Amino acid sequence: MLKDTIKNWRHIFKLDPDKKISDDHLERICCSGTDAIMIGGSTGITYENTYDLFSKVQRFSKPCLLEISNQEAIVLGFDLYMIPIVLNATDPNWIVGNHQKAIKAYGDIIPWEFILPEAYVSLNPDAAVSKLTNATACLDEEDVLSYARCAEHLFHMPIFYVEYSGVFGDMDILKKVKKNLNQTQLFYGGGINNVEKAKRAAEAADTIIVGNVIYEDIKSAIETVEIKEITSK
Ligand code: 1GP
Repeated sequence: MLKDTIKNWRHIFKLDPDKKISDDHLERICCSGTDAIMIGGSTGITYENTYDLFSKVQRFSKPCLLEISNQEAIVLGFDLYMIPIVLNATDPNWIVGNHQKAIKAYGDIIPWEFILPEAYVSLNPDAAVSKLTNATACLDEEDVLSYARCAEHLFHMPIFYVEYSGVFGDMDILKKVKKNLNQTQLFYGGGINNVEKAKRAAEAADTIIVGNVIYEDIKSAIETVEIKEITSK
């Protein structure tokens, strides 16, 4: 099962098809020891730029997953596909609307065995994903915890993804969420731009996602992989 495939993943690099990366930097990312490469982004995602990035990543033997945000940009051949369901979106298209439309169009040919839904909460109001989904991003600990409980107990989601994209989030909230999840795997992404922050996030979450720093400081990005030795609490 896919849930078993990801359960020991501690570190994922997230590459944005809309951003440029040199072949050298891409090789360093893919050979860094990270557990997987996620391809995804909120804006400027097309079939062409997704395909182009995927074909370069495919040269390395590293699990590669596509986080789908646009049904026009679904490329075949990924090891798995993650489907975000943005629990704190106020635009219902990001909770179930876009999903229903995509399934209406492709339902008969969707390879369900390669698909994992992820329950998202977007907590940085300035992040593109918050704007795109009209998310209620200013939430307190109890709000986030109750979304996490919805994810695990109501929806039986394999993943709860706390997304602070662009800023380093509140690790106390993350720790509280982690304590209360038993079956659902806790992903954290946002503002991890050095190994210290990676360690703090890895102590609080099951799996950390490292994105922007890849394009800003490749050396610091690679160093974040060191957290793989840390056991989550
Ligand atoms: C973005 O959670 C990821 O979707 C990673 O966030 O780009 O801030 O590292 P950063």
